Amino acid sequence: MLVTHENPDGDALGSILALKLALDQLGKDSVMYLYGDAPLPAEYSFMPLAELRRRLPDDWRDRVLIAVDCANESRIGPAEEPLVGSPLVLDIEHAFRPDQSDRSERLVDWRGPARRLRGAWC
Ligand SMILES: [Mn+2]
Repeated sequence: MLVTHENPDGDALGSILALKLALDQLGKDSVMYLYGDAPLPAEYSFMPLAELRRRLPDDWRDRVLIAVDCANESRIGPAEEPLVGSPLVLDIEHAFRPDQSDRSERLVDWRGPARRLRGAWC
């Protein structure tokens, strides 16, 4: 399950769509999910996002959660259930934040409620 930050901007929508298209090309089953009901910015209406779900898919507990363009967990939205219940959470974030030491390296955090692999490109 691919997620991005609420009130998405262009890099959020572009990131989730690019990952979806890449996974489709690899023959992988994936779904895009965005928390909330806020409309998408009109300037990105050219993006083929008809498959973007605004409600969690029934089988989300069986899916790896991949977050893109979410500098921290709260940006996914207040519904933390997927973060806790997903079997694996991957966070792919492009923004460098000097206050977060894990932003420039790749590590696996086994301490969280779900196993997490954090990857960052700075
Ligand atoms: Mn963004």
